[in-house]
Amino acid sequence: MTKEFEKRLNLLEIAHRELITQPNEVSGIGNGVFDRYKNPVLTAAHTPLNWRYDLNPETNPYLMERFGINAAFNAGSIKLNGKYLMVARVEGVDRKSFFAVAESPDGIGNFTFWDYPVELPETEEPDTNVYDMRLTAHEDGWIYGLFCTERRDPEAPAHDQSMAVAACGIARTKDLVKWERMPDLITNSPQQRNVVLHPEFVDGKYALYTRPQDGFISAGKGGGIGFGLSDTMENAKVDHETIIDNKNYHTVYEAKNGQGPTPIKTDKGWLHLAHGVRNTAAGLRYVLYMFMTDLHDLTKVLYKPAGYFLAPEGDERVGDVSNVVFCNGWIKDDDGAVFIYYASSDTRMHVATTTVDKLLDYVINTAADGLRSASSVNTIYSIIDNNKAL
Ligand code: M1P
Repeated sequence: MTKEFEKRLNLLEIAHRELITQPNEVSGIGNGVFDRYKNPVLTAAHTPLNWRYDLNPETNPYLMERFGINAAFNAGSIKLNGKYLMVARVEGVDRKSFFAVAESPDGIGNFTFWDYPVELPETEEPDTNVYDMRLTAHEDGWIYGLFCTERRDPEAPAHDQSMAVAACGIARTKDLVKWERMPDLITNSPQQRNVVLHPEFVDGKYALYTRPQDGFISAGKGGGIGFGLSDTMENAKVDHETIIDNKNYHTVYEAKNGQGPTPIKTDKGWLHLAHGVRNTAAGLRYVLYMFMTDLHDLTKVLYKPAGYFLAPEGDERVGDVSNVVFCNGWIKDDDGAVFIYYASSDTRMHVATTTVDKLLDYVINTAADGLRSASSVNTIYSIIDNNKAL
């Protein structure tokens, strides 16, 4: 081993250790609904050095990266054995994504990747790319991971190398180490992304939130958050999708939307976090919004505050796909604390913390979207008038 090799390895190890052990703290005074944190909780640089470098001085004398990692984002999450776990979408410089588990003792920092990425079994039709896993601890005893599996569109002409078909892949596990793969979800929609499994049976069936879409990028005539039932998850099939939360003109979910993580059950209803997309002169803008559905009728939206819950801010606004926040994982603790794991600009992961009580207050007491400028002014007038009466 040369002196240069030794020195470089030492520097790499120190930088990696410092990154993983750096403390995280609340940033700013916030909006009262949730707190943001100073540092991202997971980045490409968090991936272990021994994934990226051949550490043998004989075969890698310059200690150069042999497998570059581009990003770690769009993570599903779950609490298991007292640890806060994220199943991140890790993307190599080759653009392929794979899943890898990172764990933290407190949910806000020190996220450390497990030794190996997830070895995900395939179906007979190999996946070209897999991403955006939603984890659901179902009452049947399994932890399901529903994710997007993407393959080249078989109808694509040779000159078009970007046409793709997105489908919902399904795998299940008890420990996030050993995974069993099931056939992809069948629906009547030509494409599916952002499919999420509800944690409880509904009429003895598995309940799924879907996002029917006509094209790979554009929701087209499809779109909206759908809801449907399947007899089984071993050959999951949803025959009928009811749109429970649609796209809407001049809102933050005008172009498309999608269910985020598995909804959280409260005594007042199911809390949902979702992403909404609108078009701008600078391209698509992705924000997070919330709504609540009825405890007994999952297709009935009871409350839906106007506009976004969380939008990209500061450094979050810039990345591989700028002006995007996306969330497919949150964790509710027994004491009511909620950890929201969101990605910014398809590049890195952040955490925001809040409580079930705060989220209920936000969802129930924030005015709904009146869909017109005059209604927004009316809402402000009523807040001012109430304050004047104090
Ligand atoms: O680039 C932003 C997001 O775009 C897609 O989300 P949707 O299907 O709602 O458009 C996904 O590819 C997602 O991974 C990505 O973060």
